Amino acid sequence: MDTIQREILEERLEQEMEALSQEMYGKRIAEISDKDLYYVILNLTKGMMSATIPTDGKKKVYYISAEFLIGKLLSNNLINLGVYDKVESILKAKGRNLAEIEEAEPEPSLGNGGLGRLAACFLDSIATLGLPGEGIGLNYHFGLFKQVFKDNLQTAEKDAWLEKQSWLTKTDTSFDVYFGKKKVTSRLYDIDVIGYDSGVNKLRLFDLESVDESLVKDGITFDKEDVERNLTLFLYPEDSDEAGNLLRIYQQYFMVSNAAQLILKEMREKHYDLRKLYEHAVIQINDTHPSMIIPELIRILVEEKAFTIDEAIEVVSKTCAYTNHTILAEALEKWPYAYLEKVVPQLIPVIDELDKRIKAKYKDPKVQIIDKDKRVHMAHMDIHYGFSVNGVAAIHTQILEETELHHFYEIYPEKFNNKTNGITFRRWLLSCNRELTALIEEGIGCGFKKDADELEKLLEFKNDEEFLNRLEAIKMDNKKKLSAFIQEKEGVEINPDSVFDIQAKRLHEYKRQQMNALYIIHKYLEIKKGKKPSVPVTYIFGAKAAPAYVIAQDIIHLLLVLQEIVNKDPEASKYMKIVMVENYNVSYAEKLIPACDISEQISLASKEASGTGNMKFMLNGAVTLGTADGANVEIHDLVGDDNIYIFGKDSETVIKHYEKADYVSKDYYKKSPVIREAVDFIIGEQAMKAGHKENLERLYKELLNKDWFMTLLDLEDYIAVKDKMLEDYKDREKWKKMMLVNIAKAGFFSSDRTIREYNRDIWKLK
Ligand code: NTF
Repeated sequence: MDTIQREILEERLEQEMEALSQEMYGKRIAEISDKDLYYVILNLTKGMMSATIPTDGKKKVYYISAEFLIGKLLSNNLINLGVYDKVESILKAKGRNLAEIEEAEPEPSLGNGGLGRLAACFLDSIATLGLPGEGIGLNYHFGLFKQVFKDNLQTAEKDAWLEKQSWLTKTDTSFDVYFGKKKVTSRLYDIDVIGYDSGVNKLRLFDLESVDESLVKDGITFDKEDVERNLTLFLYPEDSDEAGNLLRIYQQYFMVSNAAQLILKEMREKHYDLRKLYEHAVIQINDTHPSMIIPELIRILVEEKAFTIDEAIEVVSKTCAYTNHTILAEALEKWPYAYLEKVVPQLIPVIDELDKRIKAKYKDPKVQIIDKDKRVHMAHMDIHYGFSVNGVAAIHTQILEETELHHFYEIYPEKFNNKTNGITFRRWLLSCNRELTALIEEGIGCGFKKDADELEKLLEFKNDEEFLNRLEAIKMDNKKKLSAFIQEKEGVEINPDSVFDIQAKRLHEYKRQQMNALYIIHKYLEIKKGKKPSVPVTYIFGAKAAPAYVIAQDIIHLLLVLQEIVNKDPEASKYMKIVMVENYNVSYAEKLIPACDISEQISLASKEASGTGNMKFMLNGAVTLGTADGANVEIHDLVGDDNIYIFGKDSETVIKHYEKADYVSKDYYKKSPVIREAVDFIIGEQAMKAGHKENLERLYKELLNKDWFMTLLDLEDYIAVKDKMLEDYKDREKWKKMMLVNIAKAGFFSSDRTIREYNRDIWKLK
């Protein structure tokens, strides 16, 4: 559809909508349910999204990722098409409310956390910048899992999100995928990705028609060995046993085999010379889950296209680029050779060859692909046989170069580069915070929507009382809306006049939700001793814990126990409330973020590669309380000391502790009565009454005897800085200015900037 056609359609939007409603339901828009109306607008919108970004003769990026945490699509697509306001007003005239209709859309369950959400933001920016590119991944039927709290514990249920009518379009494309001699046949589904005021790219999701949803019994358990029926049921199936590990390899190979076939099919259709594959395609390997694309492409080029192994390796190495998202050793995939032999025997000769070449060239055991224990290091393969390695924030890339991947950096300094993460402002401002967007537009015009750096112009209003008051009023309004939502969803009453302190992200010990919990205990105990806080605080958490991650479950348990104890305490609950929201996801984030005052970014320095939540909160006028970790460091540089609260030991100190293995949490416990009291509360009478002995004792012991992520190291500093921050909150003039500066300086974190950098340095698309 060209622009003129679109204009005509916009004018006829109302008639079209009514006609569609008649056609689908034989009723007028005013008479159908929210759900049916959602389907009407879904179909209408899909029809409008066809201005494909041309690729002929151009190079294209294939962003392969195990996760695409795209969130609901209706409002974003309407915004990017430029018709949101129009649709909203048409509906309003008919007594319908677009926001309520949006609630009828199920959230796609195709991701887990930051890595998947980043991929979704990137697709938005790639399309917005008019670059040819597509995402390639899997169509998980039940996603990660749906979190349900029972008895103060997390339980997992399948997250069924697929509906007959959806943004997915079933295509004719299907490929044979071989696991050794076992063959399965895939099916491709596409989701259109429309850029803001731009064209359309595609997210391509592969599925397997033989998958059987009825395999899932009792929560999220299923027969892990029945690959033909289980392959695309879940993202990150539980991997504490061999069958779980094998299943993950099956999934990864299924993803990359389909990706390789899709890419090569396109090359063939366009009559491109495969020997120049890298002139037409660039493959971005998002973390190590898609790493097998390298040996798979080499295998196909040699077996089917008569390349010599040298030629194939050269072409593929010039086509593939790798992004690292973590320095946590346990998250860097190392597959046992024997498992790969079982699942993908056809890749073994290639992997052997790749490994042999490295062994011949380098003696250093740290850079080998296959180690002495016969484990295959996927990241090592990516680094040796890809042309680019990037980290996701300045400090993260620096740590990769100087420490974690130093041996590789010495071999290939030219391959290393940094690409600080970003977020799409279309979703994380324009869509989730329409009032703030309108205020900004009134102040500085709408240029910031395409050029995020223009947000800096907001600094002109730093001393404009009226503007600052309106900013504050919008925050208040968002807090009221969130309070109503939480009342309805969680059954917890919270006070919009309290400070909203929010920590929302996956649950992991390195992110240190447990440190926040210890702060809360400390405050609670202070109140019980008669020290009343001068400003009430609502502590809000959102987090899922991987089902096999025991301590993470225990931390959730502690938070729920604290929620019960504190919220039920008539004395304390006047000053503090705790809400652990159930099933935190993108849609929930869109409600939490605009209402946040204090953004908790308290990971152990060096461990959070970047973080992207930190950027979203800042953009919506929250002030960061954080460690010098990941992108917090860059936020700090941008807003300056006066507009952020940084605490805790820096990454150098932390890395030294690890090197010397000299951190002993018990020493901190013994030294500090404040720490002791808070930690002991976990196994005290009150907690034991509300919670479970086993979970609480295990967590207590972990903190005291292990504490791998050094909670106690930073706890006292955290308490001091957070207390100071809450004092400052009362100085409204100061706080409003901090809000403004944070918004004004957020432009750097637009994923449009990140994608421009990927393109400039790695992809080089026209
Ligand atoms: C995550 N990594 C990091 O933990 C975040 O800091 C970062 O913001 C996102 O990636 C996006 O870059 C992972 O999820 C993984 F899988 F690598 F551990």
